[in-house]
Amino acid sequence: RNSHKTGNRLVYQNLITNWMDQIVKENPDVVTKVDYGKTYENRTISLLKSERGGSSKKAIWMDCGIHAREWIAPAFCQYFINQLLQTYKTDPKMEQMMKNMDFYVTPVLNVDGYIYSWTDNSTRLWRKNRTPGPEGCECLGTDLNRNFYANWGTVGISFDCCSNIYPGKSAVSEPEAQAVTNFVGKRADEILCFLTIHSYGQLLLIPYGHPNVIAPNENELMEVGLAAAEAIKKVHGKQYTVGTSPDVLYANSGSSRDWARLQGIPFAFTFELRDDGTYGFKLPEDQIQPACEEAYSGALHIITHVHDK
Ligand code: ING
Ligand code: ZN
Repeated sequence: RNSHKTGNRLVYQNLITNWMDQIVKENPDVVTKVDYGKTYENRTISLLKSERGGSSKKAIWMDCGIHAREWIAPAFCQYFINQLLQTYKTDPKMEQMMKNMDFYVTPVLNVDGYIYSWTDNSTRLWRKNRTPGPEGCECLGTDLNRNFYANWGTVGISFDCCSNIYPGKSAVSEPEAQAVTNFVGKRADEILCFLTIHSYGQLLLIPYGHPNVIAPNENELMEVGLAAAEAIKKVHGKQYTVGTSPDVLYANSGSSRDWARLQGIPFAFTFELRDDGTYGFKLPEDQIQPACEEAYSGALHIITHVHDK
């Protein structure tokens, strides 16, 4: 709760890292913490892995906090993990899904940017990571969701290094994008579902961001996405729009979701959580809980479909 006040740059290390360690401590035979990368400022990128099957062949990926200012996203990853760990003991369906699938959940991917956005009001709306720009540019930061190896540098970007949609010096130039690329790339056969969590807009986006590329399973992705949006609506009545980025808003390139789909991961979705723009990135505290509840319902719908298929 206090975590949503600005002015505490220790927030990530003190709250989220400690929280991850606590979860591992409380669930020692279910959850492990995996360090899988370093940020530009040399912070550790970690995920929580739940593993209960042994001979598990399927896995679910979720990352939150690829964009610094989208604070509801890391909160959602924490909520998601708490829900999994609370429900499987009593809910036979969840018990079965957690036996058959591993979950990899990264609560904060862009750790440097996230901490920077907590500095004060002047940095609250920071989006990118914190790497220096190219020679001669005084601005910092790359948009990590434009840096992946998926039609990199083509649409929905700007090569002005001061832009919020600067895609970086080259594809996968950024350590945070490299970490995901390496970890997921190695496990692309087992990971069937890639969920990347943003805010805001109340959208469920499917591949691809490039207007000229169509996912071979676009129809199924649309169907699953629309059903997930219905599940979301049932919780608190909020409307989510489903579609590709160019259909719903604007084209983009170099997103992690598109990269995941190009790797052969069949179910790749971007969640844009609350709200619709009234408060935008500065979602009021009293909406954190309901935003997580409804998004959980949507995510669970997708995950269940992936599991049962
Ligand atoms: N939106 C994502 C972004 O990277 C996106 C995803 C792309 C949405 C294109 C719509 C269109 O821009 C946010 N909020 O970061
Ligand atoms: Zn975002």
